[in-house]
Amino acid sequence: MKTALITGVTGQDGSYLAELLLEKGYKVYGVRRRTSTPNYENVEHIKDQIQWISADLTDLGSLIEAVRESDPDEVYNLGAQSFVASSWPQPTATGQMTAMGVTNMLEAVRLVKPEARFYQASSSEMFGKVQAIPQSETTPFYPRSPYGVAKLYGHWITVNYRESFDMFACSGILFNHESPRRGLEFVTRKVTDGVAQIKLGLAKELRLGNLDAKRDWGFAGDYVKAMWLMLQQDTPDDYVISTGEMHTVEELVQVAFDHVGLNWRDYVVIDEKFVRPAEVDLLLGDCTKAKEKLGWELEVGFEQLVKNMVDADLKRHSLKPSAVPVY
Ligand code: NDP
Ligand code: GDR
Repeated sequence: MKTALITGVTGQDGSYLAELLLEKGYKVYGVRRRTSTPNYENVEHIKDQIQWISADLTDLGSLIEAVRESDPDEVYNLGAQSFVASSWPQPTATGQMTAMGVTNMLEAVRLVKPEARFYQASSSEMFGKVQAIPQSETTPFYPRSPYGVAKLYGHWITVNYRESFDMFACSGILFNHESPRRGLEFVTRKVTDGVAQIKLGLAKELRLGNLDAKRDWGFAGDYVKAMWLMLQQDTPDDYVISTGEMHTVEELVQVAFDHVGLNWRDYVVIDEKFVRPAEVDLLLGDCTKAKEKLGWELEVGFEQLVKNMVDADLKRHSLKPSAVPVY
């Protein structure tokens, strides 16, 4: 039986990855940081199958203990301050968790179990102001937010530990991936949740920022399979994971409203509050390397993904219509 240690296990990706590894027969250790109220929503169904370790990415000692206690074959570092918009008002905290947290995790592995395989959750946000279309592993980076800058540090420190200490460290450069477990402030979920509320008469409008931004959106359940595949190879490497399809935020809005038979123009209000100080105008990934070397394939396309998310939010609001805040 293999053992995995996952940081960020309570988040969207962590929950899908934990499910995948449990299905494969892994013993799964999950790092959770102390919170004043429990936040197990994404892992409620597998909570009892996860071995919980209390640690924080900003606290090296706790990570050393986490590696010691779990003795992992594989470490998946998914924990981060992951919301781009929050990285401007909280640049220092973002740097501590999303950048320095990676060094802390790598150090813990290097000191306690250097032969463990390590996955770093890198991001297409590192491409920022894109230098080529589409973006692949060889496209130069140009981050446009404190989050993107922090992720770039995390990416290079992972490469550096691989080259300096001969560690099996991989960096997955993942483009946007979504699901019904996506945080409510990210645009896909904000839209599908808003559409569900409007359809059920719980909200009257949906306030958004830049509708022209273009993203390459995939399904999180497909993307965690790529993380696992990266750590099963003979040699460590970095891979872009994407769909190779790009859509505007407006197209996302249209698909979501169409799905419930409403015209989005009757409900969407542009609010400058949601426009970012520096925008990433477009992201489009070229994942040829992952397809060829990992044999990775995606199963869920853009329209199906959006419809599934709307359906899940309709169901959730129908079950507990008054319990959810409007974002
Ligand atoms: P989420 O925001 O859903 O999850 C983030 C996780 O990190 C949560 O479990 C959170 O815990 C944990 N975390 C935050 N700060 C700390 C800390 N100081 N110590 C320990 N844990 C912490 O993100 P996703 O699941 O969407 O993404 C997973 C990773 O992949 C992130 O690193 C993200 O930046 C990266 N990524 C995501 C992409 C996407 O499209 N989803 C694309 C590319 C990269 P808590 O529940 O306590 O808040
Ligand atoms: P992103 O995701 O910044 O790409 O980062 P997000 O869904 O927040 O934004 C995508 C695009 O939509 C535009 N947008 C809005 N975004 C939000 N959140 N709210 C709005 O009201 C709104 N209106 C328009 C944004 O300006 C942006 O262009 C995600 C995160 O998961 C990161 O952690 C990850 O690294 C990258 O994807 C790849």
